[in-house]
Amino acid sequence: MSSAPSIVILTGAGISAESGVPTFRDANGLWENHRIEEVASPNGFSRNPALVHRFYNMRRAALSTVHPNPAHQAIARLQREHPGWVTLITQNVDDLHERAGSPEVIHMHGELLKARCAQCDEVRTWRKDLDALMRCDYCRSVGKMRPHIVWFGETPFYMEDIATALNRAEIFIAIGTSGHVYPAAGFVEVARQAGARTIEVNMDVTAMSDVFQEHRVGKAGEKVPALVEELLGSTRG
Ligand code: BJW
Repeated sequence: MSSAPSIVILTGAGISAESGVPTFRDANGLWENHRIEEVASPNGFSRNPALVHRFYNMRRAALSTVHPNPAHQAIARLQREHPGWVTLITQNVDDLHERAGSPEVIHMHGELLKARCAQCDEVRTWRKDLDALMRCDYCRSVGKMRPHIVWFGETPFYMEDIATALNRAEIFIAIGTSGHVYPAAGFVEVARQAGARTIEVNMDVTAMSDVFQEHRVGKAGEKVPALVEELLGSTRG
């Protein structure tokens, strides 16, 4: 077995900011004057499905205009070259980690490029627009197709795999996340209790900064490649 440390990385909207994907709270948590909770909640979807579809259709279409940046690429390199476990958990619903070459990505808040039928739960890859009148190809229900996204009040995906990774973490790194949204905001505390060294990479102070032992303050596109170089250097000896 490798003696290299088990690393868990949690990424948030800040890692994709330099690629041109807007973050949530930097825009005051608003989209076209709607609160994020309005367009990212089951209640919001039942109240106004057309509005919610428009929000996610716009973001899905925008994916084709953005590209991974050096932070995504450095993480993919760490996953390929580090001799121990590297678990990558992202709150982001974009596919920039995959496009940077990350072999495994845990999308705890879902994926823009997938749709799900709320009637039969079938999940499919989805690149086109969604609308409120669409029929599910599997169960034939009409009007039940929704983005494969975890909205407020819904249970994030892969929580058991995440708990396993956090409990064996020796290094926990959070990149570009504000620490406002749970359960992700609490992962640093779980990792600390498991004995992990904890590192925060962010341009700003966050709601969870006090819990981290180390801080790399600055843009992810600069700080993450340097951190990866350091981690790979220390395991090479
Ligand atoms: C840079 C940078 C650069 C910029 N370089 N850095 C009261 C108390 C506690 C909890 C709750 C509560 N009331 C309700 C809850 C629970 C709720 C919650 O947390 N609400 C809070 C608002 C209080 N959570 C939930 O409902 C979750 N489900 C849940 O808890 O289920 C129960 C359960 C838990 C565990 C097991 C079993 C059951 C679901 C949460 C779903 C979140 N959904 C969203 C939208 C959907 C996805 C989408 O449409 O994209 O996910 S909300 C939005 O916030 C999105 C993000 O993934 C998430 C996190 O945001 P993130 O990534 O941190 O982005 P920002 O914008 O906040 O921050 C960007 C950061 O980057 C900033 O710090 C910048 O400084 C930095 N930055 N440029 C480095 N270049």
